[in-house]
Amino acid sequence: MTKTGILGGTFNPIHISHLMIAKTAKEDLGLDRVLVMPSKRPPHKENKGIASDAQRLEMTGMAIRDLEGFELSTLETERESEYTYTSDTLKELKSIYPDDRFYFIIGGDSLEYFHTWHEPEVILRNCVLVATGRASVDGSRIKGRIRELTRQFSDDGFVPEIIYVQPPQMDVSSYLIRKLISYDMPATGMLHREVERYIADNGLYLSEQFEAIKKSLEQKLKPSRYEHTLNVAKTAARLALIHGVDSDKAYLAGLLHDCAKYMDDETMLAEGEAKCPDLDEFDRGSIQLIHAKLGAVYAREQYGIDDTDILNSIRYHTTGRPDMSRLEEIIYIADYIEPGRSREDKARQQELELARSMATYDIKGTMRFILKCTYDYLNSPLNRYPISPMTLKAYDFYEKIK
Ligand code: DGI
Ligand code: FE
Ligand code: FE
Repeated sequence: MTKTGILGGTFNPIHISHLMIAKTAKEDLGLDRVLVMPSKRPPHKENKGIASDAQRLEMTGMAIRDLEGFELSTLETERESEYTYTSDTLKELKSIYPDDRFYFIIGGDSLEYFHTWHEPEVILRNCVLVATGRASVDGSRIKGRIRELTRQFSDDGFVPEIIYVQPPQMDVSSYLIRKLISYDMPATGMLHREVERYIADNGLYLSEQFEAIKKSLEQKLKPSRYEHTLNVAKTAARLALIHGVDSDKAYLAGLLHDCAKYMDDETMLAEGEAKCPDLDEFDRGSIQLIHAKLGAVYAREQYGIDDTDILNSIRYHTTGRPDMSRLEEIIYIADYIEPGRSREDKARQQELELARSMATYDIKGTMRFILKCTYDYLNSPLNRYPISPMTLKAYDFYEKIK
């Protein structure tokens, strides 16, 4: 009897955790083959950001081409009906391969609501259900759920087979990969090389909004400022993903934080007077600070940003302020540590590198550290400008919350 595993999924895109799950199940259970079966895209779901059925099939095909015993299955994508139920898929497989024993692989999380699936008893009578764990999650919850379901669906001498497989995987997700690609950050190592190239060649997962803003900024800003802008956006998105902040907002705020920084002093002052109702005496005397307030105005008027948190992140990115939001802190830090920054002075370079590593685990501490460095710098003979009252308030605030 042939033992056939089935790995279903959206595969948008397929990544190494998917492959690792299937390989582990294949080895642990001694499967003869694994059918990798992209699911049909629900027609009601928005098409944006999702690769087409054909593209997902193509990517899945490339990713498994060199894996022995793996086959691409178009059973679900080719089905006529709008919805694809697992029970129908298994019935169909049974009729095509009457002598096979099927092992249907699902994420352990899905067991929580398995009883609400369409015809769960049909599924359990036609396959062994294989629940897979995650590297970062303790499997005891899944195992408990397996015991419950086994009891619930046992019937008249029939005992369903539900088993647990813990793959030695890292927790990569298609969601994370799509985000990284939309930020033009490498997802290398999470994807099969050919799939990665296919995504790039076909422009998959790019954001229309991000691309439009980048195009506009590239025309306005001088090249070094534009490069800095991209670096800040990526650094902010990375910090946001690490610290559980909305990474799209961080990326947008990073892109736009210096969007007003392309004018000579005279124009900047005139624009500030015209567009920033709260321009104060200090701003008038420190024209290099105006781009932050003016940038927030431009972000709203020219780029359609109405999120207050994003606008404040732009507005306070140069001086900081007391009690900043997580997003504001991330933009402030990203502006300071982005990889293109470097310092002539050796001690100041070391400070920069310390801020870079601290930012990955302690945002408040990094804020305090950068404000201290900036404060010391502004007080040093190297600086010709007065310190902004807002910078002082921010410095005091972050010193006190130690
Ligand atoms: O726009 P960027 O160059 O990327 O960075 P930024 O917006 O932080 O601006 C950096 C400049 O702002 C740098 O020259 C130091 C200056 N700055 C920061 N805080 C103060 C300040 N300048 C004055 N006059 N007063 C401040 O409190
Ligand atoms: Fe700036
Ligand atoms: Fe900047």
